[in-house]
Amino acid sequence: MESKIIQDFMDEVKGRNGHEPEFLQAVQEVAETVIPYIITQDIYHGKNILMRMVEPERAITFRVPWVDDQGEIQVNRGYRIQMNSAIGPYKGGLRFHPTVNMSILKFLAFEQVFKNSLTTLPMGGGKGGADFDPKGKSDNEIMRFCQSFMSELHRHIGPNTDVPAGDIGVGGREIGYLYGQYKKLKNEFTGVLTGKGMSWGGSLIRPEATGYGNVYFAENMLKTINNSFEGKTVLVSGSGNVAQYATEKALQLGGKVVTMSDSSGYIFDEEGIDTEKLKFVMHLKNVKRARISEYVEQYPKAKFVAGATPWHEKCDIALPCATQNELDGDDAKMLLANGCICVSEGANMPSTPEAILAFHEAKILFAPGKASNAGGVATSGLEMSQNSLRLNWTREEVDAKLKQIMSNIHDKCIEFGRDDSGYIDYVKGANIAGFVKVADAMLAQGVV
Ligand code: NDP
Ligand code: 2IT
Repeated sequence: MESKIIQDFMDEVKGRNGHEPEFLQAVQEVAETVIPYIITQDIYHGKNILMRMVEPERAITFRVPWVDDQGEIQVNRGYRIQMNSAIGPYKGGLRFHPTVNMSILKFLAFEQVFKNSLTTLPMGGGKGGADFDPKGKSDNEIMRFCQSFMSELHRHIGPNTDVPAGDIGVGGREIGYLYGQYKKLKNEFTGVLTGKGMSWGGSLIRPEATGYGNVYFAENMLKTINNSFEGKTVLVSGSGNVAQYATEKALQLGGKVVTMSDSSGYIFDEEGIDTEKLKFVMHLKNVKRARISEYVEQYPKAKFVAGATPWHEKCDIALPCATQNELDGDDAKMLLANGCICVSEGANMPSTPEAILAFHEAKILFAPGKASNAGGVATSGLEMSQNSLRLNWTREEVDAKLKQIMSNIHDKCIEFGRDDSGYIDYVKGANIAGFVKVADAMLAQGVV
């Protein structure tokens, strides 16, 4: 009966979104955990609530023309998916990457709705971006692209409507150019974007928040088995914003991080990536905008493995912080065979369904990104609060709030995810807890 309802639901969603595999993957995971819960709750019966949640309130696509340094006219496609505004203005990042399409942005926007609900802050869910590849572009090209992108996006966003932020390919530099163009067009200095610079409305700890929050979440999970990061070997994938600060916090808590990666391959440093080496990586990726393979030129004892992910190295803890579906069923089996006890997702949906199944069957600690990477958007929420109050909190204040939010999310996952044997299914916990708040708000607001 339960599986028939899930199947019928998914058939209808597939009928409407058949060519969107990532979106269907994200919806399937939610349907499998939330529908059995809905069945037990009379208030949701006859409301078609989950079907309403999988349909974006609005999906916008637009032309982004720009002129490159050679004077040639280029055209990209821009998007903003405004998924759900039941509990607050749409909120979520912008991704600039050549793979960006409707499926990827709808999966990200859908996950964002649940994630933002879990943060306890009043934020709806959205996501956007463009199929623009920032790699190899000059600063001026990036600026012209951002200006053209915002020339259309500004019509659809606002501090009480939709508040974008960064994601893959969109960091402090891009947020600056986007904000400048918004301000010029609207003649308004408002908190319309988060991840802003400190002298123009940004929040301390926002750059660190996703990576730090992920490690705080993992620390909470480890505590449930009386364990910690101290002395543990940690695999990190990615070398961007999330990976860098996940590495930094893991080091601070006594972990030994031995890998980082990018889309070309991964580096393995048996001696551990210490604070000084991490500083080198940050300069390499954020200032030189170079490849992670250059790490081994600076530290020749390390190795670079081209075209591979880090998951076949031995570890206690894995922190996937690069991109979706970067850790598959075989990778999961290898991690388990090598003794991994904890996987905490910094990226969005980095583990495939087969990998998640393997982790659950082995009953190790596994946190889905919508719970464990929520620290980024939560701190964006704190940036919005500071903008509205027109004041700035200290580093210590923001960090304390971030820690508390991650701990609260962990508690919520236990409340809805612990089974009779005591095992905590964080996927189920996060999906149901995220769902309840949004669904209740939608019920209260009627069929709109
Ligand atoms: P960055 O652009 O700073 O870094 C992305 C990293 O992932 C780079 O090392 C990049 O390598 C690698 N990567 C990107 N695409 C691929 C790919 N297709 N295959 C292999 N590696 C890839 O992005 P972030 O660190 O901000 O984002 C990383 C993940 O975290 C994403 O899933 C994002 O959605 C998620 N996230 C980000 C938040 C934030 O606040 N920034 C908040 C919550 C989640 P390369 O340089 O070669 O492209
Ligand atoms: O996936 C995410 O949560 C983000 N990219 C951050 C979104 C935000 O609004 O800070």
